[in-house]
This record gives sequence, structure tokens and C-alpha cells, in this order.
Amino acid sequence: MPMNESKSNFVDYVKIYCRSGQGGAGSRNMRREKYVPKGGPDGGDGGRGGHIILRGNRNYWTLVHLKYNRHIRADHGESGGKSRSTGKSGEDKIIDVPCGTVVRNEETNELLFEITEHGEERVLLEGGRGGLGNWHFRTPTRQAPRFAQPGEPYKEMTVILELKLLADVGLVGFPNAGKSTLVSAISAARPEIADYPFTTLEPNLGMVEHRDGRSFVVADIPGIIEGASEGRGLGLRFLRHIERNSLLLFMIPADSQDIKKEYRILLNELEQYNPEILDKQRVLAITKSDLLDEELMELIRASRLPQIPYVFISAVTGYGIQELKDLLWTELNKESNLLSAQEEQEVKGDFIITELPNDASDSKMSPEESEENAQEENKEE
Ligand SMILES: Nc1nc2c(ncn2[C@@H]2O[C@H](COP(=O)(O)OP(=O)(O)OP(=O)(O)O)[C@@H](O)[C@H]2O)c(=O)[nH]1
Ligand SMILES: [Mg+2]
Repeated sequence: MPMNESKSNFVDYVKIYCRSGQGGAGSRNMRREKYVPKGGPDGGDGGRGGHIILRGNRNYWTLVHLKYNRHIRADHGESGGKSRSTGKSGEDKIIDVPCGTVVRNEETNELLFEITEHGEERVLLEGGRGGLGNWHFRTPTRQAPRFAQPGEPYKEMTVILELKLLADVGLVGFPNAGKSTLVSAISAARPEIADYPFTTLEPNLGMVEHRDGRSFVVADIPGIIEGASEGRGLGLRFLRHIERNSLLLFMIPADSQDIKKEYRILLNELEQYNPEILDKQRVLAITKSDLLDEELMELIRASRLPQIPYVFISAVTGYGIQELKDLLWTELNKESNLLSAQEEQEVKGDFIITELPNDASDSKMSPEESEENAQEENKEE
């Protein structure tokens, strides 16, 4: 099984040390000029130390640019000068990250913030303020203060940056289920496809063109196996990429021994990872249906299938692909998903909005249809 790690530049987790700049010291200068007796204090303020700032940038898709740049320091502020001149501020350091980057304190594991939008800037560490020059400390009784404030110290922190890809539909399935084949059939993405397990080692995103210029984004993630939550196979670390998908597409091959059982195993692994993932809407694609004839298909239909909307597909012949896209689109635009549309937009920023015409409303389901679906859901649990 070729597991060529070195070729991978998909980096979705980095630990970096950051340090802001120290504030410059205030000056203690005394004015001394030839014809100016008793010049008095004229020391200027120190400059501010540079901030460490994180900025969302839609041109970045991974954190690979930070992998070999793990120490980031902003400049210190300069000291104040004579004639009340203020020291130069230290330059801020701006760290560009992809939209969807989560920032945590490495020591405490505390979630600090999340960068979701292009251009969004958050100050991670403030630079120290510059100290005041002696000029500020004149009083009627102390006309020549020979002291000034030091600059504030810098701040430092090691942070963990984690990337959560933002896609509408997350693919869930065992290795070899045909996930990557589907993504290459319905989008312009060209993930690697092969008849061995764990071909996909890193997530791929594909933009799916639907009818009338509408589109949605599908995330192809590595296969999941039983025990993945205990670290088997590639484990479950990639699941964080589907935590925010609004819909999960389960993919189970038509030649599977027991579709329902396979579904249960997948479901169980997801639950081990994060029970909230199960709140998402689910759709089932029975893949490789070109291996079936009508009769076999009927048998599968009659068997105990999971109680979620399903469709037979073949990414090879194109069978059921349009039906699948329609189904995904309908499910994505269901009332329950639309409720969080505002939130979604916030999360996505202009990540894909530029390519997503926002006229999804006319394909909303009728109330009867939603109710039917609700009943189906109930049956299952
Ligand atoms: N007959 C048939 N074979 C398919 C179909 N879709 C995928 N395959 C084959 O199934 C194998 C696995 O396909 P992949 O798309 O790489 O599967 P995957 O789910 O991405 O697998 P991992 O990346 O390893 O998790 C390949 O040999 C594909 O050619 C299909 O619709 N019909
Ligand atoms: Mg794959």
C-alpha cells in the first residue's frame, strides 16, 4: 500500500510559537542646548511593540506555508528620543491563514478564535505599549524628572492552528467505496483513484455544478474502517473536516455483504468521534450499481436498508448521478438547513459565495414532504 507521506503538502495542523514586540522605553532626555538655559525634560515616548495578527486569506488552502516557519516574532518598539520624539513602533506580523482556521492555546487547549472570512483580522498577541518619556512626569515641584517609563513587555504563546475545510457535503464510507471516483465524476477535482484501500490520504474538495448555475461543495475524505476511533486505518482525524458539513453522504458499494451493517459501523465510528455529527442530515448512495442487474437491485431495495433517503449510483456509467445531485440539493435546502443559512454564510465568508448564486429558496421542500421525511427519521431511531 503506497503511503507516500513526503509528497503531501496538505497541512491542516501546525503548532507555532508567536511573540509580540516589546514596547520601546520612554526617553529620559534632558534638553541641553547652548543658549537655552535649564532646557528641562524632553524625552519622548517609546514606540508600541508589533502585534501578532492572524488574517483570513482565501488564496490559502492549507497551512503548509507555516510548517517551516514555526517561530514568528513581531518587532520591538524603539525607544523615545530627544525633543519629545516618539520611538518608531515595531512592525506587526501578519500571519495569513485559510478561511476556516481554528486557533487554540497549545498549553491550555483553550479555543481562542476562528478565522472564517477573507480579510478578517484578529490580534493574537498585542505588542507592549511604549513607555512614556520623562517629559510627561514634570510637575511644578519636580521640574527635571530623570526617569521615564519602560516599555511594556512582549507576550508570547504557542498556538495550534487547525484547518477545517468548509464543504456542504461530506463523503463517508469504507476505503474503496468509490468516494473519489464520485468526486471526479461530479466535479472538476481529480483525486487519485485506485482499487486498493486508503488511496485517499488527505481530503479533497470538489465544486459540483448543479442545474441552473447552482453549485455545492463536496469533501472527499479518507476511508473509515471499524475501529477507526481507536486509531485503526488512518484513524478519525480527518473527520474534523466534515464536522461542519451540513450533510453527510454515506457511500456503500452495491456488492457489500450487508449494507445496513456497514452503515451502522460507519455511524458508530462517527458517534465515537463526535456525537453531534449524527445530528446532520444523511443520505445514502449505493455505489458501483453497474455491478447489479434489475433483479439484484430489487433484492437490495427489499432488504433492510437504513431509513434515510438513498439512491443507486454508478460513477462509472453515470447511472443515478443526476438523481443523486438532485437529492443532495434538495436535502441541502431543507428547512432545517436553511435555518442556519445565515450562520453558514458567516462561516464560509466569501469562500464560495462568489460562485454560489443565492436563489436556493425555490427548491425548498413542501411542508408535506418535510413531514414525510421527519416521520422517516423517527422510524429509524
Ligand atoms: N464498477 C465500478 N467500480 C467503481 C465505481 N466507482 C469506483 N469504482 C472502483 O472502486 C475502486 C475504489 O475507488 P475509489 O474512488 O478510489 O474509492 P475511495 O472510496 O475513494 O477509496 P479510498 O480513497 O481508499 O478510501 C476503484 O478501483 C474504482 O475504479 C463504480 O461506479 N463502478
Ligand atoms: Mg479515495
